[in-house]
Amino acid sequence: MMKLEGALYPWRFRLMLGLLALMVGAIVWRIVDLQVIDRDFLIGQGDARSLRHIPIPAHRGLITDRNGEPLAVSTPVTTLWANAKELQVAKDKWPQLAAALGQEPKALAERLEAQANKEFIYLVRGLTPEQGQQVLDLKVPGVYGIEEFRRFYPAGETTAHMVGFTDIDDHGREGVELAYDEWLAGVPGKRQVIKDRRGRLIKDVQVTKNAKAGKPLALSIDLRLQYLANRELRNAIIENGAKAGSLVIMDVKSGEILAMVNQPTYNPNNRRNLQPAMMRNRAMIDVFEPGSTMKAISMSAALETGRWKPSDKVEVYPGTLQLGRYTIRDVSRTEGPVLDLTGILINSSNVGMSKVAFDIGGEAIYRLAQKIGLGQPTGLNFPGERVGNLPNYRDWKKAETATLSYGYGLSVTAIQLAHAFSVLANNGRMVPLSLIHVDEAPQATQVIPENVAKTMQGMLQQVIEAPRGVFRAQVPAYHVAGKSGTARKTSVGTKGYAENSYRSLFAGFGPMSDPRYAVVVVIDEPSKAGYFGGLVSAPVFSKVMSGTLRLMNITPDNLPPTQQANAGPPVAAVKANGGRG
Ligand code: 59J
Repeated sequence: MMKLEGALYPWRFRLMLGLLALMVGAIVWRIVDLQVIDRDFLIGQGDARSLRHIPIPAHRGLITDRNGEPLAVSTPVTTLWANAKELQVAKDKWPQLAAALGQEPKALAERLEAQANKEFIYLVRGLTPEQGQQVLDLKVPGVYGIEEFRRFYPAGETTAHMVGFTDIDDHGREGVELAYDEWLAGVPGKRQVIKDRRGRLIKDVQVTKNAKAGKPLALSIDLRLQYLANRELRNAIIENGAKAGSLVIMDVKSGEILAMVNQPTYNPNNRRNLQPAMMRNRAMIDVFEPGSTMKAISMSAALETGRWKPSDKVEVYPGTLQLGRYTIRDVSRTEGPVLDLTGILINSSNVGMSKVAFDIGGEAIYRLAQKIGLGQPTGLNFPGERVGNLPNYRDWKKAETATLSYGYGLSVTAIQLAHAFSVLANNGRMVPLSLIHVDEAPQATQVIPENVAKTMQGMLQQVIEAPRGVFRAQVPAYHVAGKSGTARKTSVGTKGYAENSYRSLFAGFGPMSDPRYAVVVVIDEPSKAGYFGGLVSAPVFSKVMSGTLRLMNITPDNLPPTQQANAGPPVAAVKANGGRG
């Protein structure tokens, strides 16, 4: 028995000892391996698991008006977020946190319970840095802050449609903010930090990539004119019980849009009760039939053919013209059986215009309308911008030739109409439109012969200054020109035109000594005193043109001789001389 055990014991003992020695050796080797040989590699791996890149927001470029007035400004804000997992151990601090955040304690607690296993939830975004610091100072575990930027729009509703806005992540959503997003946005940087297992920030390591700030952008608009335009348009909309409206002011020599406003509008700094109707930049995204404002273009086409001059006469009696089943009508009967071309514009005779159109043919009108930008892309690429529609003359039958010549059957935007009138004002030279401030006026193209444009300027001045003209468009101390229009709106749902909804238009420019500014006024569905363009929109043109000429320090060109001699300040010098709206 003993012998047997004794014989086995040394063998087993030595085997076990050997195995143990081997295992210890393996462990020692492993320790040496980890602590000495692979040390650097393992530290690197460990850090990689806790080193994080977090973005550094880029400062978004400042948007200003043409004179450097700020229109969109990025201000630093603090966004507070929480690691909800971590926050669970600090339930006792929740009421304190809720109070500091200005949130309902019960609501916050419910949210934190519901999202208890989330490592990232927003607590509140866009606090002022001071407000944010106050909360962070409570040192609630799991509550962190990030620095962000938020857009503020100092001019509020006055520039809302033009400037647009960014979303909560500071990406352009509307207007110039969207159209020039890449330019404005810049490139976010990167910061390396070490976080522990629970995502707590342990240490700022280094900035691996600096944020590249966005570039500033100076718009073509003049904030003073923008305020003026917005005020006058808003007043007119209220006075006339109208649904909506647009107003555009252009510099005819540089192609710059100096003001573009719409009603209704909204406050981009508080978008809580935003309705879609308020957000429309109607001047660019709504199309309409230009009605009688089109007569300025059709009549220019007639002059351009060389077949017509302003004093040529056309029979308009009895104020209607039968074309098969179709009747063309003049709304207001004129003094006599015949009108010259200027008289056709002054009295806005659809019959007279149609007869001239039949003589020159659709193609002449079409070509000029196209060259002058009606129903054509503007090149502005404004978000949502519409092109409108100018049907091809080959498809115009006689009735279409007539109605197109006095503004129906085509559709345009207010900005296109302003551009077209700016060409007449700029002696037939067309300059590309710009929403951005330009230092040097770009190359102009002569699209209407200079003499034709100048003749048209004189005729459109008569439209305002003649005894039966649109006197409400007159501007004290200056000579101005323009054309009113009153267009029945096409009724939705049914075919044809509504009986009782109108669009009141006015397009004009001045001063006539050296035309510099073009203004277009569109008022949608006036519902009170009247609806004629000459009654509703012409006074708005007058006030806005008057304010523009004064703000821009343009020398008056229509002062009575005595005042001119005294060179005193401009005083109301034009007598309202009767006439219709
Ligand atoms: C009008 C139209 C509609 C479309 C007519 C305005 C046409 C026409 C079919 C009746 C009011 C109204 C294609 S009016 O703009 O002639 O601005 O101061 O809407 O003629 O054929 O109860 N403008 N307006 N016409 N349609 N189709 C005049 C004129 C114009 C004025 C006033 C009086 C119309 C002087 C308009 C203005 O010049």
